Amino acid sequence: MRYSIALFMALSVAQSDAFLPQKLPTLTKAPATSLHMAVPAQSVFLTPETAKACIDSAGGSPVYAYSLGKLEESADACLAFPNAFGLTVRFAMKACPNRAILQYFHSKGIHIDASSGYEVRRAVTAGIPPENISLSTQELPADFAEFIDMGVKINCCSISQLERVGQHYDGKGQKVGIRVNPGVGSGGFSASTTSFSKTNVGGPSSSFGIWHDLVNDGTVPDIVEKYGLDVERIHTHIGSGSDPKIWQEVAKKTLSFCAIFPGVTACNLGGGYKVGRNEGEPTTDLQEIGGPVADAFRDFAAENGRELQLEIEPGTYLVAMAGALVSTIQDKVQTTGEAGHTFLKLDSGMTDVLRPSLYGANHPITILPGSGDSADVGSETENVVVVGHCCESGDLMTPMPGSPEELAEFPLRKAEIGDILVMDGSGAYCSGMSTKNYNSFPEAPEVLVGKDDKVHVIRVRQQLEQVYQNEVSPEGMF
Ligand SMILES: *Cc1c(COP(=O)(O)O)cnc(C)c1O
Ligand SMILES: CC(=O)N[C@H]1CO[C@H](CO)[C@@H](O)[C@@H]1O
Repeated sequence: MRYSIALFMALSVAQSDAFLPQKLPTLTKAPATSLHMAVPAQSVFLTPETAKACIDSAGGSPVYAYSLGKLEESADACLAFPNAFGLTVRFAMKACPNRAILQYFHSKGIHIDASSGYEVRRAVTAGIPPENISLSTQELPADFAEFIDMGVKINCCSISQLERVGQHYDGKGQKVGIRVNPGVGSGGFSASTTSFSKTNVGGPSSSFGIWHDLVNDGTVPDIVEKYGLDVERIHTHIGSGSDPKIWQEVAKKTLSFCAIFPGVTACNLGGGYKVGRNEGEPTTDLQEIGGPVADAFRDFAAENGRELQLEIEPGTYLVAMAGALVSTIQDKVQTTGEAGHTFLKLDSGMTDVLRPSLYGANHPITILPGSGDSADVGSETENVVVVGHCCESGDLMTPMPGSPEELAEFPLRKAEIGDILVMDGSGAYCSGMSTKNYNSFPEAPEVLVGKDDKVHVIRVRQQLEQVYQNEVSPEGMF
């Protein structure tokens, strides 16, 4: 099963720099990496020294590391999103819900998009004012009215959600938002606008939002009128990693829903801005996709006499490349023969980064010397398969690109047990979304690397007792 290696090696050989093959051949195109192309074994933002410092600060690996400099870069890019009449950027907190990250974005004037009642409570506890939080959820919490009364902005995501909000605030002129499924979607590894994919949340294969026909055929306006609600926000979000062209089309379509409700003051276009984690994967140019959308807002104002505030809700874009999982290679084993491989085993896995197992995603991988000394990098490479620590063959960090049920070998820096392995592009949907506690592995700590490279712990490692603290023995049953 070595058919991918020829291609990977060809790519590696084409690079004269001896250190390049240590990365995935689909090397990240992020600016910092390009700047450091000549620096041996440096990941997107970690050197052997800073990676080691992250491990030491956290009292061992694995540890998630975030870069304040990278967070700032992406925050500034989002805050510069083209707009005609004002912009609100909301961080889709499910992408990385650590309180320090929420607080940092709040300090930048970025608001919050929450996806559950629990996320709302978590953000409020982190000090985010309720007025700065909007909730678009698959499961409207029982205490939704408490949130609305606190100032949280709720986008009704189904007819029954709209009915429940309407019944509670009957005749009170309550302001609400509506999330519409615009009939097309896009996301992840699927370019299709209608088919199912794990990150596509628009179109007929998606249960997210109120189906557009129900807005256009008068069903939603009738419910709104019945309860005397005031629709002030229209919301769409079609998928994570969506095609920029489709995103732009949907943006324009979303304005047509805004025209139906005279009270709409804000048009929320969701997130889904693609981030290229590996070489050859494009990163959405926000200026490029935003320009025509700002024009569409101007046209809308000319036609409808309303200047709408633009809201965007990036998750991935704000944090994906600002985070890395730093692990230790704790074992190395070989199988031989035609189909044999060399495997590196991490002290982390799907318990920390689920995206390879869940989506077949490939993250850029850099192996650094365990000494934490750049002088020890060397120049030898080896074709290896990287696996996690779970008793689960699906705990694979190097799935075959395009064929996630198969494993792939990648030419990486030749590793010894005890070396450090950095998986970049792990800032979004990793720490917050994993099979944590499987095999009773405790939740990994998180650190934030300052612009001065000083490391600050923002979550300590979970203790084993915390894994089982809520379990109860049924007294007298056996
Ligand atoms: C998840 C989500 C986002 C963020 O999506 P990304 O692809 O991470 O940018 C934005 N809005 C809503 C409603 C979401 O559910
Ligand atoms: C209530 C509150 O603090 N609202 C804040 C929401 O965010 C904007 C922009 O950062 C602030 O200006 C508001 O004060």
